[in-house]
Amino acid sequence: MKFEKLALFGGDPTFSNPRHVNRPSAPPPGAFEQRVDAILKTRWFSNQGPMAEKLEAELAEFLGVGHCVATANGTVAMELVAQALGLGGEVIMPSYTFIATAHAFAWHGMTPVFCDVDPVTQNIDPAQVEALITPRTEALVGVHLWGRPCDIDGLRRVADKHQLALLFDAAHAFASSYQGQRVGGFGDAEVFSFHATKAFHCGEGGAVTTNDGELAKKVSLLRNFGFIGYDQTAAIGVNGKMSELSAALGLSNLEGLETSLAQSRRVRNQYRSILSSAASMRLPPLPESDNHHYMVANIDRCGGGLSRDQLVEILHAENIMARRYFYPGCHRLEPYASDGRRWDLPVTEDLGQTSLVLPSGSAISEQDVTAIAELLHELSEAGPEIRQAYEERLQPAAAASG
Ligand code: T4K
Repeated sequence: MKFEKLALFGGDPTFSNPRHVNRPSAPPPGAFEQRVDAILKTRWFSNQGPMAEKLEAELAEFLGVGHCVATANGTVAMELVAQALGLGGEVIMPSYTFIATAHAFAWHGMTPVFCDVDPVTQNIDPAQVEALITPRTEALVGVHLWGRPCDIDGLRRVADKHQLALLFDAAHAFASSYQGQRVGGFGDAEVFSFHATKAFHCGEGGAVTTNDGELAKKVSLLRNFGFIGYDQTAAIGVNGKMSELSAALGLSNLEGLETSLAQSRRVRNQYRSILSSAASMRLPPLPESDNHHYMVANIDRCGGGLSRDQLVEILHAENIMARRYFYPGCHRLEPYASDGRRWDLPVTEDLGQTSLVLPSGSAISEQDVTAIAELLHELSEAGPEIRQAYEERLQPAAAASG
């Protein structure tokens, strides 16, 4: 490859402005504006208005689950479930996830206990969960990472055997299926994030979904300060409500969902067809039944011996804003990193060092994906001269700093 053409070495960048990971989808033209007009007419902006009610009903139907309680975001949804179930003590979860999974339970006063993940699925390994159970364990949390449902049956067996609550962080997995059934109704409850970057979004938002009517009622109560009337409370609650504007965006995005899922599928298939022959990339095998929203590759050493982090620097200079989610793993982030516990999580360590999340989803064009994938393919085949150029580039700065 002619590495001089790379922006990091003085060439023109591939794109004149950034191509982000999971740039949000936009609803069909006019759909959101119409709902905003309705909100302005009624002047009903929050506190479980008609938009939030409708969104909950539509989501419950789409997911095939008894109850959907919409919230302000996915993190507060997890906190609400922990509070509603009266959980305490320890909660076992993967370390290889977004920090919110751990923080939500720690915020609630629980101790996250980190389990390693399966090297193929990158999801929590039920076989390793049992060794982490102590008399203080009260819950297991599976994360459907990158939209791929985790081993729900395996986790259910462990949870049942030890009488633990079973929860799923389904933040990535809207519209993904497990054994022919959409995620949302598994375990005691599942939690979604409807953040702007998700497969389905409300700008900011989230939901608790469950088939347990009593749990849904409790979560709704706690989401609104614990109010049971204008001037009576039944419990310590928080403000976890979804605003009408967020719900309106969600309803509008649902109208365009089939189209955006189809585009995400085309995008990921295109990446995979170009990158499957790239010498130094591992592409995790993915089931057709996930939502195709994330495109992840694992890089040990790229062409010419570049590390994943050096590759990220090269890509960012090209305005390809690839991310190293979820480096370095929750167990290496504060406050968990210095709480005195030691973890043996070899797969998590490896994935944290090698994962590369590429711009994907429904808001990127196939033309852009081809350009990104072809550049990555070239980089993965590059010879040692690229590494040399990378190192020489650093020398003047190193000399100047003494
Ligand atoms: N569990 C899991 C497994 C999760 O991944 C998350 C959230 C949660 C729980 C918690 O759910 P929430 O409480 O957030 O609902 C982002 C998101 O903020 C976060 O929601 C998400 N996971 C996480 C994976 O990614 P950052 O700090 O990496 O975001 P940021 O600002 O760097 O944006 C990500 C990319 O999206 C960038 O490339 C820029 C682009 N972007 C972002 C926004 C907000 C856009 O193009 N447009 C936008 O409007 O956390």
